[in-house]
Amino acid sequence: MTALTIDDARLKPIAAKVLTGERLDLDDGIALYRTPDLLALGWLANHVREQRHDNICYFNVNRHINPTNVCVAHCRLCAFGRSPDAPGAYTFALEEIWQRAEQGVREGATEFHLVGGLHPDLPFEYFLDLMRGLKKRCPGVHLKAFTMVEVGYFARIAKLSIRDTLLALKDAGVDSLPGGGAEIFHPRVRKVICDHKTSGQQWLNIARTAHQVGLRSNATMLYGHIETEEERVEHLLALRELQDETKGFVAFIPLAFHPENTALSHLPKPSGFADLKSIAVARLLLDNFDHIKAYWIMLTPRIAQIALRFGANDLDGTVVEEKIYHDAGATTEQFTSRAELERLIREAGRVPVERDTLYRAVDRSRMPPPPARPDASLSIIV
Ligand code: V47
Repeated sequence: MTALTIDDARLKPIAAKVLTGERLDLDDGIALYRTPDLLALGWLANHVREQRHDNICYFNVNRHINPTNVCVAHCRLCAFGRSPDAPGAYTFALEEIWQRAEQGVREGATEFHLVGGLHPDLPFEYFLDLMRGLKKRCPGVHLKAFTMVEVGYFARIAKLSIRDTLLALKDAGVDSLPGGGAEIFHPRVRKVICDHKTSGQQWLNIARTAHQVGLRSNATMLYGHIETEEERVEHLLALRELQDETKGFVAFIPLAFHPENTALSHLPKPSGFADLKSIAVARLLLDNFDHIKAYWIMLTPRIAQIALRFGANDLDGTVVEEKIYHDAGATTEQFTSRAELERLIREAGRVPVERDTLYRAVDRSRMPPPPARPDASLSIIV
């Protein structure tokens, strides 16, 4: 590793803390977001990343499935959700989702990532049946399903407590929860970007309850819209505090806001500079999170690859079908192959390791061969 050169003198005391393993505070976080000294920030984040993970960079073979885009929340930040009668609104029949999932198994998926809109008419039982059917048909695949926001909504429509809702989901087959819906916890920001959604405090309470009933989860932060640096740091510190308490978070994923086709389309897209800073600051502030993901779908493969030297230790997955970012103007592909992820990782000087959702190494040579394809024209080879 090259030596650390600091151009911004305000970073010197923070660097001293990082190098001695002292915890950073709110003011440190704000200074890190404000510094133009991206290389010093990246050096520090990379230092911490290499202490934890050496040269390893993880990726996974997964498939995203969005059962419905019909949503009652109408968040200004979102281009995915639709009213039931709006053009482009869809809801998959359960059989259709199961078929997509079986296709995912043939492609070697070890994880399904399932999230969707808050549908006004689908009962909780639809989602429980969905999970039971997936577990029955694809027993070896980890079901990472439903954000804290969806869990809060299910509890409301099913008239259950959050705990009982989570227990019912777990019993039906949910293995862990993704990190979406967190946005920025501060009420000032939520009022503008996602007015009718679960509050920040509720999101944290649902995550806490999930961890207490044995469901681990991820966490995210949506940056690059109307939030201040202070609000970002408060968000990260709230996650860090909950992680101290439960140790239930697996990974953190900073999500860059994509404004196209949203009610906030007048806002500019976050820059590559902001993207790399978000990865690096997360690595430094979230000292109790093992994994920081560079989600290539959202960052582009180019920036995600660079992020592997700015604090990230995971590129996320093959994905296959992505709607939330592509409805909001993402220009990335929706699918990448295992070979391409490995190539990007190796080129960044890292050693690719395929992982499952809980970051255990996947040894393909010990796995049963994927089932035969009934229709070869549908298949994607990873
Ligand atoms: O919850 C919605 C965000 C999230 C937009 O847990 C938007 O492993 C940008 O949570 N521009 C979904 N972001 C994605 C997500 C995720 C992705 C990858 C991995 C994991 C994981 C989780 O995307 C939403 C919301 O926070 N979002 N609309 C938009 N216009």
